[in-house]
Amino acid sequence: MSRFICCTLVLAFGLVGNGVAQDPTAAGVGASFHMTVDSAAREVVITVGPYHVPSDSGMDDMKMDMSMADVLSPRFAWPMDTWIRGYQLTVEDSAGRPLSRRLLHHYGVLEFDRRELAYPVIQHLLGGGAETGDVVLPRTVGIPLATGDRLAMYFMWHNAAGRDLDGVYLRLRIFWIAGNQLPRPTLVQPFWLDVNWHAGERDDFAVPPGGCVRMYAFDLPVSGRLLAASGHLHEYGSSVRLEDAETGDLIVRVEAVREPDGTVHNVSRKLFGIFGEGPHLEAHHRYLMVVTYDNPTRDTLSGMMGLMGGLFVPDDITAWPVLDRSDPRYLVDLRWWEQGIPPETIARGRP
Ligand SMILES: [Cu+2]
Repeated sequence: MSRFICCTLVLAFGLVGNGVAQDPTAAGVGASFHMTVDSAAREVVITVGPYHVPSDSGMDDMKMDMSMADVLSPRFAWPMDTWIRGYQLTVEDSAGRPLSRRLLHHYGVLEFDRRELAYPVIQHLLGGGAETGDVVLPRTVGIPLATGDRLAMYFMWHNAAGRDLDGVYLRLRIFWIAGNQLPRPTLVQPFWLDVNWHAGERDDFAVPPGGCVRMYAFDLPVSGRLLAASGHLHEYGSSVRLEDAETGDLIVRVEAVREPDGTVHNVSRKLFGIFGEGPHLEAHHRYLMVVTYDNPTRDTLSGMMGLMGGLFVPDDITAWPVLDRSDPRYLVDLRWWEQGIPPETIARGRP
């Protein structure tokens, strides 16, 4: 459950992990939350800050653990019925000048009123990491959001500048599609899959010398097509693939782009067309996620992760299951985000 997205985070909508939720004031005295709707630009602009961002250098492990905690914004209500098609995040100083995006380890937005595709927990609507670019989808696809849907933004600092920074703001622009657009967009949903997901538990794992293959069997509550897929791997990660668990047929495979020292710069993306080119996944059918790691070193690598995320086009979006707010997995996940967990139980997620 401690889905520490270290290093090269991927993609796109949905693919970001959990850290530890903190009250935003814990990381920024007087930090405020502000949302505006820019109808001309078709943007919702969310600004949070100012934050004091301590330098990571010279921190001992305990301080580092605290520093690597997620900061959670207040929940806010989405202001309109719409479809969103992209987002852009900037880190700024108090005068609005851009700062390095690498001050952020990762960030994301939670959708408290919709469930994930594969898991009965709150949806990760969008997100990214230090190396992740902004995401803009074609106008032909959109993720539906309803007036009043409760969202929250979270983020994790990573200040390698060598000095504390003050007056830091985050500005997240979410782009929407005009309600009268014709043709209407194809409705898509973000998704993520974690090869070691167990509600309420850490999701990192160890990779012994020589590498390993980890598998995770799952099924989906609705049928639909893959529109986009990518992955998240730590150092010496090799690939993430989906297979039909009954036939063994390959569905999609993405690969790490690595340095000789094992550092993963990014993971390849697969983009399928929206008119039926993507692989079709059947509801209640057994699929297998397979994550492969190499490890040419003599050491066991700890804190490794294997995720796939992307976009899914449900055959019938109205069949998307509602959040079962009595499901113990939902409750554990929600508690995670609302209360956090004690720092001593956190996996050290730094590469
Ligand atoms: Cu990670």
